[in-house]
Amino acid sequence: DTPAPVRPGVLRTSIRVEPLTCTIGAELFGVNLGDAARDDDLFSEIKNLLLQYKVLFLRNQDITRAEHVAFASRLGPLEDHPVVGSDPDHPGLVRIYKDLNSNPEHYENALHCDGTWRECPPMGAVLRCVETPEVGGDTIWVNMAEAYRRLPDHIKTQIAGLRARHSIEATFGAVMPMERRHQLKAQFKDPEHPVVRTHPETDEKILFVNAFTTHFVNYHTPENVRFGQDYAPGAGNLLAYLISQAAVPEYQVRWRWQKNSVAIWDNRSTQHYAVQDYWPAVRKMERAGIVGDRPF
Ligand code: AKG
Repeated sequence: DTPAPVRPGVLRTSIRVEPLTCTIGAELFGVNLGDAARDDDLFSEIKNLLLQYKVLFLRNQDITRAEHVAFASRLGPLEDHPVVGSDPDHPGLVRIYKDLNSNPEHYENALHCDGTWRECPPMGAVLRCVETPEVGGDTIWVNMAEAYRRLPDHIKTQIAGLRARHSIEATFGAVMPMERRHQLKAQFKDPEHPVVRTHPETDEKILFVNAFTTHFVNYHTPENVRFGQDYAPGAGNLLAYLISQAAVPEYQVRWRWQKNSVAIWDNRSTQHYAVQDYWPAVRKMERAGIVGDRPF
């Protein structure tokens, strides 16, 4: 029930930490991420807090794009996002800019874990707000270790060892031009992942299905084994039930952006949802995503 402990050997600094809920998320005070990019002790402390709280929030980060990228790359190599290209002057930095011309039905509004339609989804990301709408445009994060922990025991038993396929087509990809969608599917081949993954740094068990998950690949029931059927009765309901766990408010934190607010999240143990309730206003975000491991 207790969050992962802060690892020993890390120097205490001037960071003040205020948890935002009992489950997920903390706001950090007294930190500049430009300094943290250069200071090993400060960086280690932030990394440990990230493992503990899963998403960290900071305000008033009037940092340059170079500092944003420098801080994020302390967490690991930055990825070139395969769908949204990087800023040419700052490889690894993606602009997520929305305005009157962005079709509100074509993006956001899905609880997801980034990039599970790839073999190695990102480890995490650092997102900075450049311009926020007057109202709306919050982002929600969900603690998927807590979602796993609170599953009934019989469900935990049922899903142990289960694997599922993930596809970009299941959500955001569905509104892409057909040719582009097929290109991405051919490149990334709709990988399968464990339904319960283990966090490589904290050993926590994490419920690892989301809006990109299409179906189980090894769900067998006595019925479909006995009658040699491919489909397994009840599989769709079980998957829908597991996916719906991310919508439980007790597992969530909701963040109100201001210009220069930053969120740092662990993509292995969380999902997120950018709330599309501000169109046609402008919302500008910049994100650096960090390369991740193959889930196990
Ligand atoms: C992402 O970066 O994966 C998002 O879903 C965007 C989050 C946001 O703009 O708040």
